[in-house]
Amino acid sequence: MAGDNGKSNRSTDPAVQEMIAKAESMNVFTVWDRYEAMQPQCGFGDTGLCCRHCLQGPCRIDPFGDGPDKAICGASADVMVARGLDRAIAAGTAAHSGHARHLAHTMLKMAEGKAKDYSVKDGAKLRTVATRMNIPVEGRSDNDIALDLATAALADFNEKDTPVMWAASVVTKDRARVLTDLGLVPKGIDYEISEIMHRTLYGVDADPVNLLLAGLRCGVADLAGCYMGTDLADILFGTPTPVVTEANLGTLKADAVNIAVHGHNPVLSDLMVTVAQDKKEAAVSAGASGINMVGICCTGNEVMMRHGIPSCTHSVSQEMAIMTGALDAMVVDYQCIMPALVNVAECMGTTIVTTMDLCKISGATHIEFSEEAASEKAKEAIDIAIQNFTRRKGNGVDIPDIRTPVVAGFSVEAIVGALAKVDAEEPLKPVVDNIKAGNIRGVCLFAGCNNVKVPQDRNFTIMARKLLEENVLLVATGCGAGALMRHGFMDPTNVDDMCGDGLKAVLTAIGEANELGGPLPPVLHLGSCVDNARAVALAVAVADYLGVDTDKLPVVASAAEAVSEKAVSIGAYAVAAGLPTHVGVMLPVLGSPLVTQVLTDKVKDLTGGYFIVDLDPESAADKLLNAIDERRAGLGL
Ligand code: NFS
Ligand code: SF4
Repeated sequence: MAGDNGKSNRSTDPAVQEMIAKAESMNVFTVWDRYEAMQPQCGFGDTGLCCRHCLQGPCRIDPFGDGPDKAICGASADVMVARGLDRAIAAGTAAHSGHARHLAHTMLKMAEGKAKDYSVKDGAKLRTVATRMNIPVEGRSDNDIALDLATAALADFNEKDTPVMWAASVVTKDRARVLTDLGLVPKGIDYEISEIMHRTLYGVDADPVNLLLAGLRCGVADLAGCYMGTDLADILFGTPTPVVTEANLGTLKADAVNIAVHGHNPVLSDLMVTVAQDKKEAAVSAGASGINMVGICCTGNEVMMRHGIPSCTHSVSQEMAIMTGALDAMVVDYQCIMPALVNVAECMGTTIVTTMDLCKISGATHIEFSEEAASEKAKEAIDIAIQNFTRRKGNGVDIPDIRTPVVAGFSVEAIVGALAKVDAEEPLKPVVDNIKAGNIRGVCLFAGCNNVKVPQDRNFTIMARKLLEENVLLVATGCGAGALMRHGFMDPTNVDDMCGDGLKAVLTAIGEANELGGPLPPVLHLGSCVDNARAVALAVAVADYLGVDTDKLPVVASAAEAVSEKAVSIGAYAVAAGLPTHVGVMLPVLGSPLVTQVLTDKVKDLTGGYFIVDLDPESAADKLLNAIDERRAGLGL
């Protein structure tokens, strides 16, 4: 570290390190430089002790008791921190459910014949989900059912007499009762978001525990948004099954038109993948070997799972894809798209194409996407990339020669399918038996982003390594999945090296029963961030099979390098579902010992779940193992 200003500590990904060095040599500022320039960051904000919710503010409370201990309006540190946390949960919920609403509108337009580029790709899932929502399916066409399902989805956003269906019908019966008793069942997704905005306004809710309960209820609304997002995407684009593909910057090709899809919603990216196949000839006539589509962040996960599209990079290193000089266009929709991309793109000759009215970036090229003219718009974006290629053709590019093999695409349906090859009658039995026998000690979900405050991927990889050795079955989503795939955790040939004997035997037995010629990969890729719903679905299936509630399972979660407010709302629903949930970066709550205590301890008495905040990956892994063992003991294992 000495001598290089700690810069080797920016990422543990060798491909990213190469590009960081290149950026430095070209004097291109990246997220790590901006982070350094931002130091020292404000201690009030860090601990959640600042408020700008009214025009008398800003107010700040000194956590050490040296300054004022009350805000101008009289809000205490506890109130300020709880209000801030609630707003983060509401923002995360708005983003996930905004994504789901977009899919519901797409499905509605499709069913009304207004979006000809979309169709029902998984009729069986359509029927399963519709049945769960009490929509009749017998003797009805896909289209009719889809119309009703999209309508039911949109109805879940508003306040109504019945609870949000995508929340109430997706948890165990016992959990539904717990949530009802605690007043945590959302009335409408948008209703809960809007209610948080109301209660956190100047001069409204000043009871920190009441605020936190509302935050948890909004978290349950976030589960509904995520679950709906996954359901509708599977119906419209297909439910993922295992695919073999690759990850990291080495998936870019110097001689091809390289297009990255970045953002979240498969409404855009799935179509880009289809249309790119039709545009191959145009790329070849421009002198390219073809079109090379790659993914970044969650939409990358979506197209990887469904089409085997390689993942280029994730989260904090998104600028590095552009630093290669090989990216012709980056086509984005919304969420987790750093505004700085435009500046790096300008230096490197990449075109950033924005596509959604709610996510424009000054300096980017905007093509307003619409479901009605989807393939036309996708073609426009691809043409921009081809033109760009014509300009860059022959120029030097720096593509790190680093790629890792990845087996992705483990939807719950795919996992159950693979297990059915071991036990057709009771597919969950092999897993549950192995949990009981101790070959699988427990299950951990890795989720969330990469945070510039953590050397990229460090927490994920250290924790995953440790848990695998201890025979914990790992599943991963979002950029957590991205981190693990870039370090070989989704390559089945690493099972021998990474997994404890019990887990190794289980992954091998399932692999062999499925004639995969080897084991399942060490970490199962469940998908994007909305696909944390798949983790909930899996936990609920196991809980139902065992006849217990989800808070009794040896199942834990970790957002080891979280960034987005979306990670906060996901954490809220993981806790509401009863899971011990680790966060590997500081949450802005330490300014309130009360809020901290409720989140990390007291809430356990209500939902069974709780937060573990630990910045050290080694001790965080130990804490998760302890939580798993505690649950095992509770089950008498
Ligand atoms: Ni999740 Fe996905 Fe990635 Fe974090 Fe952003 S892309 S929705 S929020 S950064 S994991
Ligand atoms: Fe300060 Fe209260 Fe206004 Fe927030 S709402 S800025 S704490 S006076």
